[in-house]
Amino acid sequence: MGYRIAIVGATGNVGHEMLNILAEREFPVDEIAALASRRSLGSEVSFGEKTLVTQDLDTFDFSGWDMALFAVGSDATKKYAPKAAAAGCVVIDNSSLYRYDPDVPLIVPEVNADAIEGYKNKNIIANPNCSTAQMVVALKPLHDRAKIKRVVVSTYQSVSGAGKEGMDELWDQTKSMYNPTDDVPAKKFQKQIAFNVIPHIDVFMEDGTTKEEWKMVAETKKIVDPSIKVTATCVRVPVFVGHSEAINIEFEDFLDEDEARDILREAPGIMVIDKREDGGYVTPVECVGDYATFISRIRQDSTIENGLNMWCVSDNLRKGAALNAVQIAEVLGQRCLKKG
Ligand code: 11C
Repeated sequence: MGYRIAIVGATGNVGHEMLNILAEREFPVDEIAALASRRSLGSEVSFGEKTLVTQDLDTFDFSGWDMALFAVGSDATKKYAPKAAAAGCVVIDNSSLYRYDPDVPLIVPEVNADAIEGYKNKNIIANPNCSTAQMVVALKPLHDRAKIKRVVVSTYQSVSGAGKEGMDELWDQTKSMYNPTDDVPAKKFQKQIAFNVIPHIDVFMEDGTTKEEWKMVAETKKIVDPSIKVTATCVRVPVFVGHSEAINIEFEDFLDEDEARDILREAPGIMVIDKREDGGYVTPVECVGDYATFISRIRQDSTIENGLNMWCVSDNLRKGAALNAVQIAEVLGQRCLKKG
């Protein structure tokens, strides 16, 4: 016996990946509904071997459905998630709307699966931002061993984090560079993204940080430990899929680089590829379609007493969004909504 599950925003990048991953992992599904806005109504999406015709989110009745995986923006989430939750359907939300609500658990199953019980407060569980998800999977096992004091992270984030429009802009702008009559001005991004990098993701905050940077701070505290200090610089790079992060960690206790490598090798969700030779590390194009968060370049930071550096790469549409949501659905099913 399986679940009745709805995918809200089934035609977007993340919605597609949710359907792919549910099928790949053979999530026990009795019935699945692909929901979309009226604009993309009637369009078809794949679910394993099957083709689903999208249904109208606006008129969909969530009663009797077990879970809804939301992959739409905060405005649509605000309108439809309370409706689904009130109908008894547990919402797993990929937007930032509920992440900082103390009554809503923010879950990365490898890190804080036990917090899932908190879903009962509002029938809602939040999925973190992609750049946070991959980082906390790597931080948690190291924190358990040597207690992290401070993290300094610089991100190199792919354009798919900005949705299909972001991917189209990089593609069209790159082509236009070879044909100067075809000007493709910056629209989704603030400046030219082809052959460039942009140190700006999401809106500016009053203190000069960006919202993306703020999210990494707030979410790491909520998921791993409020005592961890995080400072982030988030940068958009001309890569289609796969976020990369250069992470510097300061610990309370000394942690040797070899021991850190061994800990990470054993940690759930992590794959260590760390050969100190040409190409002995992972780059974003190599992580696309994978479930793992890849860690490379693990090395001591000799400028501080207890410091390590590492390089962290993951598929932002998978671990950063759809995979994490499906993992939450799996934990929810196994622990809270048992069937059969
Ligand atoms: C980006 N991390 O790469 C963002 C996308 O809060 O879920 C995801 C935004 C979020 O642009």
